[in-house]
Amino acid sequence: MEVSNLRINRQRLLDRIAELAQIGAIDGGGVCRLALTDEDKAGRDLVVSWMRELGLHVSIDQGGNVIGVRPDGEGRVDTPAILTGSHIDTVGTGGRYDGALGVLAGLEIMACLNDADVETPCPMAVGFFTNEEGVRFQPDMMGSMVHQGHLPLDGMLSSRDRDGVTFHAELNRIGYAGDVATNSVHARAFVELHVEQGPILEQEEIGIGAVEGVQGLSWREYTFHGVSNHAGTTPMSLRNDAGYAAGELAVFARKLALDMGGDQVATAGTVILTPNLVNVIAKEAIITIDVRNTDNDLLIQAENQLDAAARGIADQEGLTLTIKSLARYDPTPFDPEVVDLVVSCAETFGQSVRRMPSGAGHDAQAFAPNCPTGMVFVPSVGGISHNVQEFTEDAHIEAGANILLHTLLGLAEKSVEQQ
Ligand code: HGY
Ligand code: MN
Ligand code: MN
Repeated sequence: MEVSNLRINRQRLLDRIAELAQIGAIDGGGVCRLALTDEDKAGRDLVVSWMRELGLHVSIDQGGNVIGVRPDGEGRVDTPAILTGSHIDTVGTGGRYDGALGVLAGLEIMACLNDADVETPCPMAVGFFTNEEGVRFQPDMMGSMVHQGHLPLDGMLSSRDRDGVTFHAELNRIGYAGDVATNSVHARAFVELHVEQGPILEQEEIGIGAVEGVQGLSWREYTFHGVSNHAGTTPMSLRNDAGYAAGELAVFARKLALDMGGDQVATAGTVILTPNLVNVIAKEAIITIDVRNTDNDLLIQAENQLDAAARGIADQEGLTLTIKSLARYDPTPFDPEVVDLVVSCAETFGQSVRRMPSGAGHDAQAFAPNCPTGMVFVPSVGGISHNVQEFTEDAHIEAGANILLHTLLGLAEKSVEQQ
């Protein structure tokens, strides 16, 4: 078959999305597969079984990253590959498309190439990377950042969740502490298909996003230490109320983002009070603030203002304060030629397309400094994500997967011509 006429099998892809979504299914149609939990393991096992059914050469590395490589026309699997993929771990209130779509569309592309007996000039591969979400172990994009050499493997393995359990222990427990080095599969190029997770494509009635880059991200954890006391008998002037401090900082973060305007965003996603009792002044408050901006200088400004505000609140309330960075990534641009290729593939398919930034972090940003990298977005209904109501129309899924297919094939041709 003429490669340009290749199309993915829509129903097979939709069926796999539905089947994977059964693993860790929660009320409302969403999923909870926190990194390295039994649900993550079960999801991994299912996707690995599909990789093996397709005859892919499956490698599991020391960070639990899993990549299935389809041999090229010469039967080679160990030369640099055109790589796609994403993640199958989710946040606790996740949707069925965040991450899974990128992995399963990549798998569908391998199946489609097999069905048509297509011989590619270099290996094609699909992977899923450990702990993209960063909810249980921080930072996020951990597995892909280690795979691409931006984070140390030992730092990832020694990270601990809130219960003190180490990443390494959990990776061993679920049987995904692989034996190959984390940089074993080299990418000639990397392209990821992902739901937009925001409102832009839907609002503008556009079917495809050609992603130009990912905005900068900073997760900061502030721990206020005060004094537990009786909520009724302690005069206001004698309180050292850590719970109050966390609240003040959350309000400051919102005001800071509104005052800065532009692309600045901020939210307090977690607040943990101790002893967390209705009639006890909290002696400890741990609050995390997620701030992002497309401009790194402005993001640094936001971080500095947050820290200064936290110190001022602690001083005023007679608290001690510790500040910790949980994750920090600079804004990451994608390769303009890959972005152009996504645009032209979308146009070839008669899809409306626009160039845009990504508000969310993605595994692709780990690859961008090392090889030609890009992303394909499809619309999120209502702009909803990290929420069980996350939804993307079947037609958009099919279009996104076909555009990913032809972007990857285009990159394969190009990368071999340039050799
Ligand atoms: O937080 C993020 O942007 C990604 O979902 N890990
Ligand atoms: Mn994601
Ligand atoms: Mn996510």
